[in-house]
Amino acid sequence: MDFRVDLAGLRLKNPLIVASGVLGVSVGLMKRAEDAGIAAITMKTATLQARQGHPNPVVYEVDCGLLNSMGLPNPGAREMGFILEEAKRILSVPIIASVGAATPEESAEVAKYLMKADAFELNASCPHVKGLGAELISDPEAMALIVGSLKNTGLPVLVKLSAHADWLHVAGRVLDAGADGFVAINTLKGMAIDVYARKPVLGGVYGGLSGPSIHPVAVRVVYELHREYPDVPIVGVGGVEKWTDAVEFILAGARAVGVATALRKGFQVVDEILRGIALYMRENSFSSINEIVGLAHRC
Ligand code: RRO
Repeated sequence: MDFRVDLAGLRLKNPLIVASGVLGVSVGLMKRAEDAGIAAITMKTATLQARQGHPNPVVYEVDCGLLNSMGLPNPGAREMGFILEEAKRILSVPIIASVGAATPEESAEVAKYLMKADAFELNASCPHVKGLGAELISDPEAMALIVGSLKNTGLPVLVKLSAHADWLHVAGRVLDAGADGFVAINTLKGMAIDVYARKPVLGGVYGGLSGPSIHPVAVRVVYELHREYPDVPIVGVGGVEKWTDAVEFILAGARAVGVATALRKGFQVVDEILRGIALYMRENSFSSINEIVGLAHRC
């Protein structure tokens, strides 16, 4: 059975990758994900300057998933570059560096520190970080300029889309600017209120909702993206907890699938998902992942 997929020039041994945000600053955890069978790792988004992130609490579990208001904490691009170098020394799977920048100049500076990566992901879709999220992804021209500047590095550039913005328009514009693929979707903007304290729970007030509740939204975005751009590689991200979620994304048109929130239960989820996909393929007489990418569009 052929589990390999090509993601904008990255040769993945299987379609399952770690999405940005969950373990992208610890090489030890990245190694554990690789040992568990993951095919690539996306690092935590790096900004030019270090960021402390939002005040606590930054994570809150709700009945239907997880709200996070991390606020893009990261040690800055230079330090992330060192972490990346160490990851490249220890791991053999491709590493995708996630870039957070508001201008083409800033993205070029961030990218300069992260040139050891195998690809870039431009993250302009965080729903609760001021200046680097909703405002930016709603500005297709600004996005196109940033993509153009990342393309100058010669590395593949994936753009992480938000289901909030006019993402189909943004997708077309960044493709014109040279984007090599999409990651869809980021978390959805939400909030929780403490009924006794009578105030928002999260220190940052708003947070990004992840987990099973956002999966149908993500599948819809991947499906519509693939319908519009059938040849462009897509990574489906959003609420993947079991193998059927991953297969759904692939049938909708994703070539790879990102896991994030599900990893809170442990790395064995990677093996469970990969085994489930393999069994599904065997039972349905499919011999390669490529055979099933976008199959839901044919009926
Ligand atoms: O760090 C965060 O608060 C964060 C980011 Br950068 C993102 O892209 N999505 C998210 O849910 N949280």
